[in-house]
Amino acid sequence: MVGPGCLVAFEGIDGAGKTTQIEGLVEWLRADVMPGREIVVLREPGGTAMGEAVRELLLRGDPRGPRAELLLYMAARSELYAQVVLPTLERGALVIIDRSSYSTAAYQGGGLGLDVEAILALGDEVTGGRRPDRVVLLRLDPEQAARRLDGRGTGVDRDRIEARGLDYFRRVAATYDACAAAEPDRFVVVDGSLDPEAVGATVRAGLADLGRRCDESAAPAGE
Ligand code: Z5A
Repeated sequence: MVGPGCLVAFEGIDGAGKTTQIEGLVEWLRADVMPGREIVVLREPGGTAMGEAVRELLLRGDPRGPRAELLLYMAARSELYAQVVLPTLERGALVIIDRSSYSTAAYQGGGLGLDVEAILALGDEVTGGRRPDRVVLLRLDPEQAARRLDGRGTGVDRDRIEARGLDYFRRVAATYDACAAAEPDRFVVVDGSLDPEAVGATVRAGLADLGRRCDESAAPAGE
């Protein structure tokens, strides 16, 4: 642990099931693992006025160059960490966040050809060096993800990134795998292709030490 509170990020390609699993995890944590502890759920980009504006700009706006995209995601992240994530962690809370700098590494790095290491270093700059204590990576084949999203009936307003095609998502997925292989202690890699209950059980097993870790992080130094 590198600071107070606990920070857990969910990662994966679109449709991997992050939203579904975050909801289930929070329910379980509140009921069984850490009743009474403050749990804050956030998403990137978003969580601040600027972050929501950037989200709208990026997901619904005109195509932009990879570097402009990268910097917009980082600007939104900088605001979110300064205004919300770091102060919330400082209170000893558990923050669960849908996406993080690993999304930028995967989408703008692997997907659009920018330097992954440079992206992660910039991510450290804008987050005060606070990487997630755990990253749950939901692995899903891009074809299966596309079928899920089609089934959701979002064809009319499917955002620009989702429209980039399977090859793009294969590069994104491969970059996620490389990030997980590079940091095996940080990543909890989960097969997202199973039914939601089975995925949830694997997520819970991978985060089994979360309650203890949060308690340790909240304990005053020297205890
Ligand atoms: N992006 C980026 O490029 N760079 C960055 O730095 C950051 C983000 C931070 C965010 O969009 C976009 O921004 C994203 C990356 C890019 N790309 N796009 N497009 P978003 O937040 O709006 O979208 P998302 O994060 O990809 O969420 P999503 O599409 O809603 O997917 P999800 O949250 O992972 O999945 P879900 O909503 O839980 O499930 C999707 C559907 O599958 C839904 O109908 C579920 O009922 C179903 N589902 C879920 N789990 C299962 C299982 N296990 N089996 C069967 N069906 C399931």
